[in-house]
Amino acid sequence: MKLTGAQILVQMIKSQGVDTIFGYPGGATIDIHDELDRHDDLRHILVRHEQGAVHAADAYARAHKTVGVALVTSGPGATNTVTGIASAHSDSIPMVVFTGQVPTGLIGNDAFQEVDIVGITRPCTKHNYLVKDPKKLACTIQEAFHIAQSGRPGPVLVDLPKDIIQAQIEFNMPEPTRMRSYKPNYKPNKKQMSKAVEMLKSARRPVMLGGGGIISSQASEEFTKIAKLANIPVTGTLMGLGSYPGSDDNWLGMLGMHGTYRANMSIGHSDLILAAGVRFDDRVTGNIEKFAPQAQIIQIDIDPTSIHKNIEVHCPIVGDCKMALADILDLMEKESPADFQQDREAWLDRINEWKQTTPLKYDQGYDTIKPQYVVEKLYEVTEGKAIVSTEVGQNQMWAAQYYHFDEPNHFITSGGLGVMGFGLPAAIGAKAARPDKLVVNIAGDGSIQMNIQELMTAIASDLDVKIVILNNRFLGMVRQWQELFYDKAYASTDLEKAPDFVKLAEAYGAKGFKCDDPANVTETLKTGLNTPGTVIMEFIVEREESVYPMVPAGGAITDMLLV
Ligand SMILES: Cc1ncc(C[n+]2csc(CCOP(=O)(O)OP(=O)(O)O)c2C)c(N)n1
Repeated sequence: MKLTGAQILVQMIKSQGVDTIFGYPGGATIDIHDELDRHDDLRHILVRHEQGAVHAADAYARAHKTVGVALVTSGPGATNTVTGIASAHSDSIPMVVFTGQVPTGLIGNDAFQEVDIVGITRPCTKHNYLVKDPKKLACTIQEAFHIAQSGRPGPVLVDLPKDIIQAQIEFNMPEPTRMRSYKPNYKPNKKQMSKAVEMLKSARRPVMLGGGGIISSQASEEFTKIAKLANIPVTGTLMGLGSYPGSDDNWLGMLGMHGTYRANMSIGHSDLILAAGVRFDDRVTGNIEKFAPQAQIIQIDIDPTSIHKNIEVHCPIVGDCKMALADILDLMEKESPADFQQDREAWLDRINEWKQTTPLKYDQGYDTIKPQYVVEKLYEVTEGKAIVSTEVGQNQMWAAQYYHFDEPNHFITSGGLGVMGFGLPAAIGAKAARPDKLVVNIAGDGSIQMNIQELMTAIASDLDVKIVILNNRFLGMVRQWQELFYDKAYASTDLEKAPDFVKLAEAYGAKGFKCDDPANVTETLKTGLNTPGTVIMEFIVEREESVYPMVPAGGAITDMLLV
């Protein structure tokens, strides 16, 4: 059967079980969009900026537990995806990005809208391809999906010259991908697992630490069962929120720079850390020399290069988190739970004391709204069931601290790269993946303006998202650092001059509500969330509120600035 390159591309995407792609057309991809228009079973969501397409694809992958797909044109279309690709790379999100390219004969000629996107994205993709032979198109696409979702997931880019897309060639569905040079190891070493179980048995002050790897390998159940069986308190990284139920008594809250006091103190005083799917990023460890000085560390990760990278590990386990945790659980279940809980009461009492003396706190008076209060009320009104995307800055940290995620795949944030402008397109991608769910974007007034055009995508595509803007008229997180470390010199962070967000919502065809009275926060949230369609709820919050606790950069995580 002879097909065009565009037809092959669409067939191959569909064969991967993908039902939605996010894109923006141009001269180099017009044939692909023309073909897509004929396929009702592959939905194309037309974004308003290519950065929106990649963030939406990223969130779609997280909420749908599959691969996200974005399609953009050559040149500026391709370069506009770089931030989103780098973000997905930092967060290990499976994504395939198709970029149009000038015809093969023009590559290297500085042709109109030609960029070397393969060169540009080499350091921020898991792998990338320039397809030069139409005969290799189908298997390249298959390989791209295979690489994106296997091993440690990540973004893969496939650059498609226009003549390849227009070529007519014989098409046969390729055999399943087998690559000699790429074989991720999923099966963990049995000896290491027995060693881990022995370490768990002799620990007196253990803590479990869950990261994004638990969520991507869908290992929350096994992770939670181990914690329950051995009665071990659990903390998580920003990417790991939802890997363990946030409303459980043994949940310590997030670890790190803006972690809870009890999480940081528990890690600081632990004698054993069972870490799964985390890469010990500097926001989590603080000063590496002073990180968990008394602890033996078991680290499970699919990527061997993540182990021993930043900290010394005493029991490395290379493999899939789900498989490793399931095996550890099996071994533990063969023994008595009491063997794993010696002196546990004393340890839990100590942690409880940290919780009592130094909880997360803020003071909601009668005059101005505290941003934490809005997030806390949002948690209550939504009963903790919403999928929440965030922007970056204080809003992101308050969402992490005050919205308690009970399930994985419900907190969608740009963790590693920290991209302002991520949250709104991410909410749209999550809603496309989970139309049954309420999806809320918690935003700062600065970040929301970075991809505000995606309001139109939400409305045009009937992907209702609810946006909660914590409007402090500042680039709040930077202002906080200026307050603490630059003598309150608020250079370039004042956002007093701002759009009228209610009118802006209305201009796009959304609904807008504004609230500046603490007494009306709950009502505004209820009204906004119950209003059909896409809605902006703008809360005028305390201008100079800061995120606490805080570990100053370079400090030990137990050395926290408290409120
Ligand atoms: C694209 C991008 N540019 C700059 C930054 C640096 N940055 C981190 S937080 C922040 C302030 C965010 O302000 P806002 O969105 O209003 O949120 P707030 O901190 O006030 O909640 C800035 C500028 C970033 N993370 N991403």
